[in-house]
Amino acid sequence: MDDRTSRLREAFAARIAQAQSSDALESLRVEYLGKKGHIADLMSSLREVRKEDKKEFGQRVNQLKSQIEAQLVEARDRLEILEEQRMIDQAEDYDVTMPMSLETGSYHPITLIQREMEEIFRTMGFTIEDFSEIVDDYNCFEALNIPPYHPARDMQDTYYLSTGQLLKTHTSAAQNSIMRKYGAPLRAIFPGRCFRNEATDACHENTFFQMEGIMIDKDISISNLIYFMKKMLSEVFGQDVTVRLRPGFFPFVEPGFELDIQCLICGGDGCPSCKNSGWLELCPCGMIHPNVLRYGGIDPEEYTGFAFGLGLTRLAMMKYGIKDIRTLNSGSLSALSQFTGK
Ligand code: FA5
Repeated sequence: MDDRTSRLREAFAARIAQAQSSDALESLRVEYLGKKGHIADLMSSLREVRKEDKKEFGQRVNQLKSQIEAQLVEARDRLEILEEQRMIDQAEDYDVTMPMSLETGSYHPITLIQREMEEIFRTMGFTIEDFSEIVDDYNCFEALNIPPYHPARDMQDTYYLSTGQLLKTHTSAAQNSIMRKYGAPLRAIFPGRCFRNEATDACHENTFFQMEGIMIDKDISISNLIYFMKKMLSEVFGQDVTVRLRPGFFPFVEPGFELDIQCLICGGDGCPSCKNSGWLELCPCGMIHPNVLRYGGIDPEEYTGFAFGLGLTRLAMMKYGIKDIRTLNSGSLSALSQFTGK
């Protein structure tokens, strides 16, 4: 009788000394204290023990069981302390003076160019306005002197929504609201995403960015417009770029101009980025039509103004040497992460 409990005690002592993990301790617990474990085995052999020895046998088994339980608790506590110590030792291995290696993301070229343009115009006294991407027909067309029957509506393939609203085809759609909000005099730029149902190629996307600008005051003339366009281009490129100004028709300006930039990808020789023309339409502009001022609540007898609609996505192409406009919407990190804004 003594032999069995003593052998079990010794075997357990040897096993627990080797158990180095909580998993090992748990297996030991099951092996010794579990329903089919050694202690349960001993207990079931009670019926084979002589009647006069039963009491002592029972006491011995219970004692062994308590010892095993206590040893298991002790071993668990010991393991926990060791684990804490290991973590502290590891923490002490850190060298807080070592330079960190952080993988940083990068800004999208459109974000970079937009921020740069905002800064340029902010320093020239322009406020920066935000406007919804979903607009109504009035703001996108009618308030811009483009009545429902006007052929100019064919210039833009519009995405209409089932609500009758539409996705903004140009940032000019914000002109009326901003005039009404601030009145004259007024200097504001409003960058934004535009949508047109167009076939895409190296210089056309169906989703692209523009940045509108308006300046309204007494005696604003074409020379003011040309000054601001020149200033903007010299600031953003930091070098002389060749541009050309030609007449352009937009119902919301009179007179209207097309401001083209000589393609910086091919130097004007012609390439897919400029549709082989050597030039890229960049920033149409003109003197705000009196009707548009009137719709905006501004008296055209007292105030005049200019407006421009800069192709921000095309500007990013020229500034960063991006040959195909579709790269900008591609989501390709390897292509986009190389732009740091320098
Ligand atoms: C307009 O959108 C006028 N609202 C601009 C304007 C504003 C004129 C104020 C006069 C006064 P246009 O459709 O040409 O015009 O577009 C303006 C510029 O946006 C273009 O010169 C070009 O740089 C850019 N752009 C137009 N369509 C696309 C396109 N599909 N993909 C990329 N850029 C485009």
